[in-house]
Amino acid sequence: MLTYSLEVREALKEKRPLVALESTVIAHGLPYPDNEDVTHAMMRAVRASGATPAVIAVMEGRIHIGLEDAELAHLAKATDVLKLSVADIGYCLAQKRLGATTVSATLKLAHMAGIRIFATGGLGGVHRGAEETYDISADLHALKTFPVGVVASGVKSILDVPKTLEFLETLGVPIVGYAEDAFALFWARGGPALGKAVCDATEAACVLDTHLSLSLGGLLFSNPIPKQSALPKQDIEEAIEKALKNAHAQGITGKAVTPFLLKTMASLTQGKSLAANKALLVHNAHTAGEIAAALGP
Ligand code: PSU
Ligand code: MN
Repeated sequence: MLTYSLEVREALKEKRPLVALESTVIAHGLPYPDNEDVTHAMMRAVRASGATPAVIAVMEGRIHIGLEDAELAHLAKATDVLKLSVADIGYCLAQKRLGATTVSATLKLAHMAGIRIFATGGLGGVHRGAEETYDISADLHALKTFPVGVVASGVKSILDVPKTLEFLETLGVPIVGYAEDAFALFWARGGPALGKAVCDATEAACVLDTHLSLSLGGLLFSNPIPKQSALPKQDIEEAIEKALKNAHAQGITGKAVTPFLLKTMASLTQGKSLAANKALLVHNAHTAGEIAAALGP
């Protein structure tokens, strides 16, 4: 079921380390053409740090580990793309539909392909108001299930961050601060202290390798957005409240919630949240590349 891109095939042959990249952020998280541009920038960042990028997606009944440029261009423009969590991969393959993988599905497929590290923007998590809606991302259980390290700027701050941290603690998923012992708040910096942090990629690779050897599932590296690209917490919080109100008023539920909130945030912040999102995605790809290079194939 696996189709490898040319670049990934060569990396496998030469035993060079791979970094998985998800595709929901391309199809549902960012507008065109920013989605295609930032994915190319992420792939360049992975290569610059000594690893090979593998964007994961489902196309025509096959699991793609790495996309050719034309396939990426197609995915970035397509409008009929399924948003795949682990629950949807089988359906998408059998129906030969075009599917973009969320963090949960990417974790599963990266593991199938033997990839141990993966970069994204922000993990999904416990939504605000989850005590009513039960809306908790499948990303959290998947991170417990599949032995892969994820480099992300924490969880998207449209979520309930304290509840998400509690949920990950209950599952037993470690969160390790990368170069800072404070949980990353997606567009902003300076969340709660984590009590676990690493200084650099070598330390991160050692922690990841050790954790994976214990068969305890995956691990989250919390990589804060670079200072020069971060947005002030307060400004962001006001926009989030507004975006959540809009979502509620328009009856947005289920898989549509996160894409709706990201889009609304981009317009409420006059594009500032989008610029920050792109910056953190490229930074996370670069960090994951360095960890992959230190980890080896
Ligand atoms: N990171 C981003 N933008 C995104 C996502 C991550 O910067 O759009 C995606 C990931 O695919 C993640 C998904 O798995 O959002 C979470 O969706 P949900 O809340 O419906 O589980
Ligand atoms: Mn959800």
